Amino acid sequence: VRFRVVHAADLHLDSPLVGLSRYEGAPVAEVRGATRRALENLVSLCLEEDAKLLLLAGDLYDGDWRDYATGLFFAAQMARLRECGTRVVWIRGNHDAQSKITRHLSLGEHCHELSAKKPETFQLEELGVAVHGQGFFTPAVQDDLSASYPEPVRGALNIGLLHTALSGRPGHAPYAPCDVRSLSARGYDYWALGHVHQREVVAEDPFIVFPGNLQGRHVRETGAKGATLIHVDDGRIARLEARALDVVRFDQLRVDVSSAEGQDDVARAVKEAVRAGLAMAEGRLYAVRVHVFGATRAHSEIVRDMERARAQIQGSINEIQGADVWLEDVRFQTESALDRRELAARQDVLGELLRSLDGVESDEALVEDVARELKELFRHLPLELRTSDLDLDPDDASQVRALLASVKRQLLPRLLGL
Ligand SMILES: [Mn+2]
Repeated sequence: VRFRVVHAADLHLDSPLVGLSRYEGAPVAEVRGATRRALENLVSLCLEEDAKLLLLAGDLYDGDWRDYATGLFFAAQMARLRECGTRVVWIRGNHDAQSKITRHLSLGEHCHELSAKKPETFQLEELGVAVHGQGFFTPAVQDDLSASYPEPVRGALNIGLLHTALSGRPGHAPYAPCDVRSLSARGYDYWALGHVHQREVVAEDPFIVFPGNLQGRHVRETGAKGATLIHVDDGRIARLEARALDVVRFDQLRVDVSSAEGQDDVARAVKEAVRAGLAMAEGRLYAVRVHVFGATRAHSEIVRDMERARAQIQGSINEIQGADVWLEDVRFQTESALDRRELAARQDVLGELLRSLDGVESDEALVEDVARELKELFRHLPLELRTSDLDLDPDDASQVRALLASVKRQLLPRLLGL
């Protein structure tokens, strides 16, 4: 007997996109609706592949629903699955922990939530599948939930549903910690994990898989996003397939403009880079952040009026025909084409200043001082600004060092009035 199972996680349905409308031309509605469109695509995948089972490994919701619209949308999508007999087994993660979600809607009988209070097993006898798991009751689960997962069911295809960062994954809170060795020793055939937004097949015997999130939510979640399609043959997993289901695809491009003579050249270089990069979006909305760098003659023109430089780049991207591109942001990291070493050797104030700036990023005491000042400054900022995706974390020394380096790049042309 052959059938298919779809494994997804981290839907973050209706996740708010902070700071989205900051930029002129941002496709607000398209991006705001992206998590919903991706969920529709997930359900369509189940229908097209005639999947018998859909596994959702937590963080279906981004947080408590603002109203019932989010829950109603989810329920309507699940209802599409009832008609063709796809069963759904799901758990809660840190974002939709039981203590956090105050509103509820019942889904159909074909949907089953594994308890957040204790580990349990749900058997689909007609498929010969046993799904084991436990959801998050509170958001910050510090215990290894997997340690008390039930014994595998003899003769069944055993699947463990778990929201975890394993023994740690960069950028993800280390909830429900556990390790690959103990999961492997449990005797299950497949660990359907959630929480880590980057797709990863951690192991193949048994399978331990993060499908990644369904839709990138910001520019730090780049590349294809979707679900894992599991082919089951005679009670065994025959193979896996990654299926892209996202509707907006994020990317970051680094564009070297060292040969640019002026802003026109910079805009042209970015346009060509974007034109080449947008193939990765495979026809979807291409949401790209561009990092412009290099020691260039255009540097002084850029730092004198960054708003204009940005607008000029946007203008040149608008000229790309037949493509759906959203320039999420442009970050300038250009440097003056002036010969720094020669200037730094001068025996005057300028030379002295440049020499004192050398190695400013590696001056730990200065980095700490600046971090402290920044924290003080942030305390006075309105809450809204502080919680937005202000891309500067004073607690992260590497970010403070990058800030100091950017000051160094900008100071010289300004001083010289170039
Ligand atoms: Mn999570």
